[in-house]
Amino acid sequence: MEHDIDDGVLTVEKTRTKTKRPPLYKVLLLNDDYTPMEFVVHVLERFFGMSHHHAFEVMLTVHKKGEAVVGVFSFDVAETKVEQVMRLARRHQHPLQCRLEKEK
Ligand code: TYC
Repeated sequence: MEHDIDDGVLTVEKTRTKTKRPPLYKVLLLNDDYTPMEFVVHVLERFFGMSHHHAFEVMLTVHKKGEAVVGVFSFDVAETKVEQVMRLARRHQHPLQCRLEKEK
């Protein structure tokens, strides 16, 4: 509340504090013809905390559909995940691609 006294007239204003939630970012995994399936499963277990079973299912979805959202995070976390995936893939010379996309 803000109180203002002008010429003996009291004005009381409500200050609306609109709290916007921070934007979220999807981490997408893309299919390619060369990265071994087991490597993708390993990446999903290691960086996205998936069980072996779930990681296998998600890997198959990417393999069949071309891409899939593998997690939704704040910008910093999403960016780190993408970096971790891309860095490990490059180190093993796999063409695996991981992207970040802002949620609408
Ligand atoms: N298509 C790859 C293969 O047949 C497997 C694969 C799955 C690659 C998911 C990338 O994000 C990916 N070896």
